[in-house]
Amino acid sequence: MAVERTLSIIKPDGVEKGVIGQIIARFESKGLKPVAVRMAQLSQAEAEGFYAVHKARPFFNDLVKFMTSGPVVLMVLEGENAVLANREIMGATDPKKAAEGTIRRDFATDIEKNTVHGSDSLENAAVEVAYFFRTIEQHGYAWKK
Ligand code: RTP
Ligand code: MG
Repeated sequence: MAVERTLSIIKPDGVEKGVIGQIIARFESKGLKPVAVRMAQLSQAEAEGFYAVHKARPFFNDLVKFMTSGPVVLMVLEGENAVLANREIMGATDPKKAAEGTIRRDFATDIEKNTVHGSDSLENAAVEVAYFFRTIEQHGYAWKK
């Protein structure tokens, strides 16, 4: 098992619904520790840059509009297999298809307003973490068995 870091975002709908604490508690209870946390209101340029891979998708403009509509919570989560573990805790993109007990099943509104973002690969996680956090802003834990 490898200790990884991944980027998590509590999207504007999650902040608006008042479930920041419940979401972080789910990560912590499943072994993912926040090593960097910041609240921010993304500018259009910041959101477009972050979602650049989706630029050609039909939902791109709506996604940028949604992600800039209110504050978000940016987090780096650290833990064993953090990238995949985070995706499992989040659930499927469409909350109607998300498994029971996942964040999206329990809190998301729809396929767009789906409460959380999580990096989808270790490679993208490194890019996404660096997009929002300098190394000095990431606080490691001692991983002792
Ligand atoms: P995320 O990147 O936010 O963790 O979500 P994901 O991997 O599960 O889904 P992805 O395909 O990367 O899509 C990014 C975000 O775009 C919005 N979306 N809207 N209207 C639509 O059909 C649609 N499809 C995707 C969602 O906010 C999705 O999380
Ligand atoms: Mg994605």
